Amino acid sequence: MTLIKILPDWFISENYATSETVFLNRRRFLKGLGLGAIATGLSTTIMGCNSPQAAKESLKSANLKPLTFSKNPSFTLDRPLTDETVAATYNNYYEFSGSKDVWKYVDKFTTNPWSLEIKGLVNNPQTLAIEDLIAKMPIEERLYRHRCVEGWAMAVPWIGFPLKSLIKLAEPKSSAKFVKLSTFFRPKEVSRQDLQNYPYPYTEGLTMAEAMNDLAILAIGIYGHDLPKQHGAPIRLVVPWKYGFKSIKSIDKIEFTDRQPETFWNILVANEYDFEANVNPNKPHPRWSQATERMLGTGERRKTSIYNGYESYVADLYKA
Ligand SMILES: Nc1nc2c(c(=O)[nH]1)N[C@H]1C(S)=C(S)[C@@H](COP(=O)(O)O)O[C@H]1N2
Ligand SMILES: [Mo]
Repeated sequence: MTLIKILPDWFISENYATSETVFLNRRRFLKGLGLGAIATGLSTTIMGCNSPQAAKESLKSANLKPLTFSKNPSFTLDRPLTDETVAATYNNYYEFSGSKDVWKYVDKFTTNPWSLEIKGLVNNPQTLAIEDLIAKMPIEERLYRHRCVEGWAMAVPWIGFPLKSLIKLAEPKSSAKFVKLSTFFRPKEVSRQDLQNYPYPYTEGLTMAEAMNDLAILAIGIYGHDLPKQHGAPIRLVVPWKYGFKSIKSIDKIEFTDRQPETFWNILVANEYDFEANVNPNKPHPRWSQATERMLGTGERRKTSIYNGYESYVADLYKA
């Protein structure tokens, strides 16, 4: 098994996030062959199907339901909110696509009915229908920054509840030291989960202290309504001081354990994606700098902040 074979599309390319460059090179290549006209036609097709119009229509046809929530004023942003359609058309969700166009492939993915299993070292193991869980939880909106390890960032209004509210419901035993979260596993329905070289289902984990931190939430909505599938419907983790890959989507299991769980990206490439994965401008990724980030939509470059700007909430967790 070669390494290249198991790596996602963006990983192979040095310019992991420059689809424009790929597009232009392809066009130049076709022109060189005297196929300029075809190249132009091709570009129209590609642009057409990626157009804001098509993306907006797909969001509309997803029939997202408005949610009832309070607004939590504690979390303010230092940058404009990312446009909703932009955020919903540039996604990492490898179960569906390795090239950000996840929204085109989620149609047949069923997220209703959905249940969440809480298990492991807890006094109250249980499996809850998602609507019953939501009914028990304090639902609020928070404006959060999001920083992907690839170097792009966004700012979005999540709707959800603190992970610690669910932890209180579960009543972990004192032997529980970690929380392991898993994404659904349905290789027959979602064909990319059948790829032999990826350790599906996607799993992630936090220490108990991280999971109990105020910032850690389970999101059930975004921009006022429930989550579009490409954002991880019906429920996903959001831990904004860590790189985006920790914020696992479409969760169906939460397990309390006494040992550090194995996690998807860490199994694949341990030296590039560690368990902790805190946003840190001073610790470059082995293949690129993490000093700056590019905002989705506007392309604005900003300096990356330690813990993605959430130092006052989490720095205590990591004091030696
Ligand atoms: N199950 C699952 N969860 C996942 C991923 C994934 O591929 N599969 N990608 C992660 C990465 S790398 C990022 S940056 C965020 C992206 O979240 P968004 O698409 O809602 O912006 O989801 C994370 N959660
Ligand atoms: Mo990411």
